Amino acid sequence: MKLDVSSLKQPAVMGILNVTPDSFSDGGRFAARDDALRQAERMLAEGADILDIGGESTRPGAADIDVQQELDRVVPVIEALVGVTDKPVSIDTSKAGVMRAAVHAGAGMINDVRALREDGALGAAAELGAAVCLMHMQGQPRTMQRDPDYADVTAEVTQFLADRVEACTSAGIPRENLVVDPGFGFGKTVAHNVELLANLRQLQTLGLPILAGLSRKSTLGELTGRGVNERMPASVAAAVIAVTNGARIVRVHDVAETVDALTVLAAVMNSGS
Ligand code: 7PM
Repeated sequence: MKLDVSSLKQPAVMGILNVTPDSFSDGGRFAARDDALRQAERMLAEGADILDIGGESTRPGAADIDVQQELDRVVPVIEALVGVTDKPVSIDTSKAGVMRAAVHAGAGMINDVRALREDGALGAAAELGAAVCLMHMQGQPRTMQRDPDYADVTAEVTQFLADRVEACTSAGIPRENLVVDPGFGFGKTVAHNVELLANLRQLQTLGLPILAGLSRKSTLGELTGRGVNERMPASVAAAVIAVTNGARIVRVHDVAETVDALTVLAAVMNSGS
């Protein structure tokens, strides 16, 4: 189902579903698909509002994979998921061909860490009519953490997103379909990420829902001294801070824990005087 961006009242939890060969231990496409479906069912039971399916790794240093490989990974998972849930499924990709196949298979949102800057992506998104998450990144995944550099990180991220929103509306994508994301960890130092989280409200000048993804990221590791599998509490804290500072969607690995934390936050926000 399509993500109806304007209907986002309470903060939405987006569960991260990686369908990459390193996300399961033994070989085979079917093992990857079944593993992803089990994870998806669990996240839905835990209260996820959106599932984000990624078949191409965007991690720093990751190699590019080709379109066919990416399609083989994600399309069977999307097809199976839309058969078992009405919750929107998002496709994490930068490739026009993958966007097309994923939306035809039932995905209702395109989550692009390159903000539709690859060849054909803007046109594909406009033609498909799905919701789109535009994310900021400085540089390219392979090299972006070498020397992140900003005079004013919040202002530069906001300006970049404003320019991409303009490119989208000029290409025929309605504003109502757009979500913006500062891209925590994508060409940013720990200090840049902390500053962006503190100033997240400044992105509200764009007038669009804000998505924040901090789950298990290395900034949280640096702040706490924790390894990647020990970052759940820091991730939940980051999600609560992001929502407090204006995020409408949080992209997370730990759905149940995040839902509980946001339930407590909502009770407090709806009380007081
Ligand atoms: C290694 C490093 C593996 C980083 C995976 C990642 C975001 C995203 C990712 C985000 C949006 C991760 C990242 N992060 N899409 N895709 N926003 N919209 O932690 O922050 O999942 S990949």
